[in-house]
Amino acid sequence: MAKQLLTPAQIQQYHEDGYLIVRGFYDEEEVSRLYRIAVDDAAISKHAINVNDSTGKRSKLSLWYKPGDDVYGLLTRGETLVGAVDQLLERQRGDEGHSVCHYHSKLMQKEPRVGGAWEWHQDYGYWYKNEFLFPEQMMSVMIAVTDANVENGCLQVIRGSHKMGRVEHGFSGEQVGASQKYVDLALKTMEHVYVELNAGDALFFHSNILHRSEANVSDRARWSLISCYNRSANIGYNESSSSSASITPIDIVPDDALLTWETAGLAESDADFLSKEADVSLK
Ligand SMILES: O=C(O)CCC(=O)C(=O)O
Repeated sequence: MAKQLLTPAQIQQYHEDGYLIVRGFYDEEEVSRLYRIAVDDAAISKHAINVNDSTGKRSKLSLWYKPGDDVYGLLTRGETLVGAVDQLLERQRGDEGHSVCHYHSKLMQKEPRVGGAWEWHQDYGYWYKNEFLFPEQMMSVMIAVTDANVENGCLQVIRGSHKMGRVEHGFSGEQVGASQKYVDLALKTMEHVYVELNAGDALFFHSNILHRSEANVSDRARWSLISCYNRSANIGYNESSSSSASITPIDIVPDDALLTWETAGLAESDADFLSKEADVSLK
């Protein structure tokens, strides 16, 4: 079925809540192609980084900057997905036409029983350190590669917390977390939501929404692809990546490229991976 751009009601909901779920953004054929390629992807395994949570469970992710003609790149660069992001990101005065860039993508691999938790944080709590100045011009899209539910550690958000602006972040074990004081205050008046997704659903979320996830205590994997976007005018003055992907408008592909183009996993030399030695607090 053809994908649709967002309706005015969906755009309004995103701005009010700081997130928006679009059910069935990818159909079964698309998501199973993604999953099949991802589980056998040698480059993804080779570049997987483990980040321990506070109980010692491992949160595993692979992160890269340049979206190519691999299966993830074709999804990330898809016309309707990029169009929807374009509808949601704020524009600076004089910024006209298509200026959506790919900051980075991550394949989050929460394995059964061992997949760890992520502390409460805002993505802009990290990205602020990279000296991007405009949080309204940055966001993420999580695509559920497998079903995500309470048992296998789905994402949780504090609805509306993006309106607080950035809160202080500091180290919490190996991860960077938001100040617990501000999280507790936010939870006094704002709703704590467990975002349960079916494979193929898309979650659009604001760079300042407070979010976390718990460990995977189930016997089912929870995998998701998170692609993060930026506008070309929003320069990361302290950006660590060697690529300039975050300020290079995306080379958009038709939605059907994901199924009709010859594609595979990530190409080692092209993707510009975050290295295992790098500071994951810059994710
Ligand atoms: O995938 C998860 O459980 C959490 C991911 C997350 O919080 C992030 O990438 O910012």
